[in-house]
Amino acid sequence: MLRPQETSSRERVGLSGLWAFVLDAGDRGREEEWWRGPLPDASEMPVPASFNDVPATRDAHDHVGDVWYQRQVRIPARWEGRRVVLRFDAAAHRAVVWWNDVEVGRHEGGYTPFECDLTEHVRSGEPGRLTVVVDSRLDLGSIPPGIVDTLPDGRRRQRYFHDFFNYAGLHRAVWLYTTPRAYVDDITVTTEVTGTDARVHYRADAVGGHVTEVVLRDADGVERARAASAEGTLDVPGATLWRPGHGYLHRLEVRTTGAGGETDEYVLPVGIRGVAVDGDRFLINGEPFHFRGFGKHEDNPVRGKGHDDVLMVHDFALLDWIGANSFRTSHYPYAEDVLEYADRHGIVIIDETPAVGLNFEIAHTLVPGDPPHVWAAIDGTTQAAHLRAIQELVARDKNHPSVVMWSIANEPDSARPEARTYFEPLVRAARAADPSRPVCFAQVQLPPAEDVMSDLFDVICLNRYYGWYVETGDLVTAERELEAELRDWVRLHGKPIIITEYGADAIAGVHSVAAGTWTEEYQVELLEAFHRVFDRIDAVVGEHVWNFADFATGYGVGRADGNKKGVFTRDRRPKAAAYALRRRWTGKTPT
Ligand code: GCB
Repeated sequence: MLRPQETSSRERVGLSGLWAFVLDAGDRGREEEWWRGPLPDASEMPVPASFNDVPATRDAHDHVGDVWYQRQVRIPARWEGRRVVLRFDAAAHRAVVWWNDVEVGRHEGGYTPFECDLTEHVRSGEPGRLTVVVDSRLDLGSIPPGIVDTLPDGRRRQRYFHDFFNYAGLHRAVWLYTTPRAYVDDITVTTEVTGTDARVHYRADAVGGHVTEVVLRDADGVERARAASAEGTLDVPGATLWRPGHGYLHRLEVRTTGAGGETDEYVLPVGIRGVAVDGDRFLINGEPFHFRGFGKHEDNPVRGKGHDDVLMVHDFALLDWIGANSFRTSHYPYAEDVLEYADRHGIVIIDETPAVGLNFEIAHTLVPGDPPHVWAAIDGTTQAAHLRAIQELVARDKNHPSVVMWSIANEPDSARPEARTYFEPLVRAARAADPSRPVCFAQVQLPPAEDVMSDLFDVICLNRYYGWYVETGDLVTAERELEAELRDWVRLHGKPIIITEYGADAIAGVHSVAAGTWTEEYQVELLEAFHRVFDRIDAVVGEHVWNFADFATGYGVGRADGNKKGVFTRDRRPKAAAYALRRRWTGKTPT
């Protein structure tokens, strides 16, 4: 799915700004058909932003259910006769969209984009009323799953099985854009590198016309290859490759022509690189790659999961400062701005679906009467939503060179036989959607002998909390048990291993000579114990600390104003662990 862009034939208008907003606590909006007029008693809400923390009330923070957004939009007069599309980069978690009185689209899944074709509904030069209802609820049919309880006083309470706050709303950009009636609908690119030979395989889908020209240029604009068909392979001998740390991008210009002779043009950035798994190595351009970095979150005071360019650029600067070369989009697809930035700067990404919380045992939120385990609770609806989440992720991110692997779930219950039955078709679907990248999932603390599904995947990704959730406070035992377990994985699977999570909570400013839990010293010592083990085991090809920064969670006795496993605080100040990692990853001392 192509992101809107400006080209010789395309224009886009950003709809960021203040929208009219109503928190629909009484569930009145759908019944009273609020899209038919101005929203009643509306306040104002910035878009993009999660709505929860903006109004400064507990009601907004904890709201479970519908919120309504509305604004007027004028269609530029010069768009007469053209195709007009509305694009939401994300709406968490279910949305319905109306243009004036007409429903023009709906979507489920809070982290992938969707479009509404307005062509037949708009008059160029005239304004229209755009209304969106966004439902924040997570249920057993959604990804991620959740349960909504109705309390005796009528209020709703949202439970979920994942460890980050359920921020919701329009937390990414909204666009109005135009193309000619005949247009480039999609482009799929895969690249291959053998020695000094580089190839770009492409397919371009046109609607209402046909592909007339495909041109590949290097970063200086010099033409490197050309074709005139919708599908093919471009040879680019001696191409400058996209490499970790060096985000070199070519660009692929695709032109289509419609029956009336009108041309559409889309320009896709292309990083030429090869990704492969070979034995226990992870290769990028044929060279072993060692992942250094983090599991992150989109999380930010006040904005919640609202995308923010300032924070994004700063986070990448901190990744650079600390010597990280990669991160995982734990636990959902991040804003496309983030992937584009990583493409340009050579940061490597493990791209994850929102399938987090498919595991009731570790969530501590079950109540009497709930199903005993996740596989007894969910049905085909959840799996269908999960399948859509995989397909939408791949459709959105398939062309990003920074993305080197798909993670299709975080910490699902992988001990019960039902897990294998559930995941087998999903792994097949991921490979069918993109045969060019390895597929993994992040596995919860479970030894290889008890795991029923890791053999289905290409890379063993392990979230391990020795010294924190197990062997709490005893790093000697933690180090020994971690090493023993990793050696079992090597023996039984022989695949590359990435530790996709390890870490300890540390409250910034809490210190102790005894280095007890929750201190900055303990966080450092735990990371160092893990690193000693990693350095003794060749098959460990990656270390992603949990987490880059402290982040918001739901309420809980194990959480002190959120999760404190960040090596940076929520406002991005370094803890002692940040300096320790910087020393390990760059060799630089604090000064
Ligand atoms: C995990 C989860 C992550 C949590 C983390 C923790 O295993 O994957 O979402 O935040 O542990 O800190 O407990």
